[in-house]
Amino acid sequence: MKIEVVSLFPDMISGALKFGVVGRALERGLLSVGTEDPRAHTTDPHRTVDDRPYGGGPGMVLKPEPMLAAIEAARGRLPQGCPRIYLSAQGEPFGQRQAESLAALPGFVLVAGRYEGLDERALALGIDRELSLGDYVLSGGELPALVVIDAVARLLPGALGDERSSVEESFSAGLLDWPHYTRPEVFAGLTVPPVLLSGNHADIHRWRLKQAVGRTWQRRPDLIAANPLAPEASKLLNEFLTARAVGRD
Ligand code: 4FM
Repeated sequence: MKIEVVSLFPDMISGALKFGVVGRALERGLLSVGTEDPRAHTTDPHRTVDDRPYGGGPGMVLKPEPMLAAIEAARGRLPQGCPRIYLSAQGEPFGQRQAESLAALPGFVLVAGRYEGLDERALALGIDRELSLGDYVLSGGELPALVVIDAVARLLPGALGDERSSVEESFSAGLLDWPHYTRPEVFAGLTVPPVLLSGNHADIHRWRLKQAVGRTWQRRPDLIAANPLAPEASKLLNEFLTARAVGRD
């Protein structure tokens, strides 16, 4: 997988990718990430990348020429047909489904804007898809680009080692995570749920799935509405809610 990032702050991208799962995926050659700075594609002595908006008002707009030239340079390093993706609050919501579809591609270009945004003609001519990380306004697209890279990199075969098996991932897909515990067995007077110390792996699996379903129902009912529970999961939810009502668990 090869990802190219078009950014006025390329050091922000390279600096953040050295650590953890993504850093290891880069070292192992499962992934490579290149950057392209639009400022390298300016032709004037001041290396101008922005200008005042037509129609007036505050803020600056990214000039189309250097942005398009940078996007073209970045795309030239990828296989034919790789999509050019702009990160903005106007985009399609980015979720695990989008991460999975990107992880299946040979590569893509991420375009990080700054200031008030890209000139609409650069969008029309140089962008295939627009993705949003969420309903908040950031000062640039670099952090969203890094989030997309992280979410995609950990899906690449070999990136996670055995930290989390795909089997485990699929049985909890669409659910929030279950609670985790490590030593010591009693911390600040708080104990570990006994089932986790029982050594009974079938019981542990059931308890974890029950916790995941219960927490999802309590905290993110929208996720369950979007993806109704299978009969087994529904039974676990009933057990979770009953235990809660009786004051157990
Ligand atoms: C994007 C600022 C483009 C300037 C941004 C430009 C965002 C989001 C976001 C800020 N991106 N989800 N929310 N970007 O706020 O994806 Cl030119």
